[in-house]
Amino acid sequence: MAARTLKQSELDFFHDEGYLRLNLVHSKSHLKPLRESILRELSRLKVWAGGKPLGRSLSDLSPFQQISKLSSMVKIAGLDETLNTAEIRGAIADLTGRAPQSDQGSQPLLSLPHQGPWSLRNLAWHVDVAAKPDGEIPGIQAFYLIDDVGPQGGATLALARSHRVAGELAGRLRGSLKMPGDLDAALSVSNTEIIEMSGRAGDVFLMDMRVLHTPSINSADRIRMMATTRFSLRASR
Ligand SMILES: O=C(O)CCC(=O)C(=O)O
Repeated sequence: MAARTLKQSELDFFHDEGYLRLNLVHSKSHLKPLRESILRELSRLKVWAGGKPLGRSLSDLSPFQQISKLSSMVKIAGLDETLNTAEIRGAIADLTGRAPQSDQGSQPLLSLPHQGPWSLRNLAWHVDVAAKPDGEIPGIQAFYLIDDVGPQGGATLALARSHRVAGELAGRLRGSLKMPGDLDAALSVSNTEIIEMSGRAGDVFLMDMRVLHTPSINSADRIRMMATTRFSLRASR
């Protein structure tokens, strides 16, 4: 797909909200070999075949242990080359004015269907790098949808605008995310909002790495097939 320059409204949205969704960056046919390769790997590893789980080894783990185990077990040839394209790197350069660098390549984010009832309780909100809200963007993380991911289908959740929350309020917000009894109030006070990175195969979310995010429960009946790349940023000459 031809690279395009981001519009000013997209740049403004990203800087205000801490993320930007790019629709259908990759075509379904471009992603098909990845989907087939994931299904072949899950079958080879005796995790999933013919639309059913095989054995209990992964079903006994918690949803998030399952995601990290699958991410380390499943090897997908061509994952990084297929997803981390010039268009993605161009968009990141537009957003930051710096040159993106991805030293660790791309990792799969997979979860099996029917992990349990969807809930905002006991999630694992975190940031992957420590950085100040008023400093430079420390990096950008791309989240790619390799297959369609419906609502409550295990997509990553991000807390829009959390890259701007500082000081005592940031501490209180993290506390409320752990014990979400008063979550609505905490989101309102901090002017943040939970967004679900669900959508269609080919959609890509670019996220400021200061934004809080978490894996979520896959309550749907299809495998969640996503992947991620973390980009550091170099000053462009
Ligand atoms: O599995 C997910 O959706 C979350 C991934 C995540 O938190 C991360 O890559 O930092």
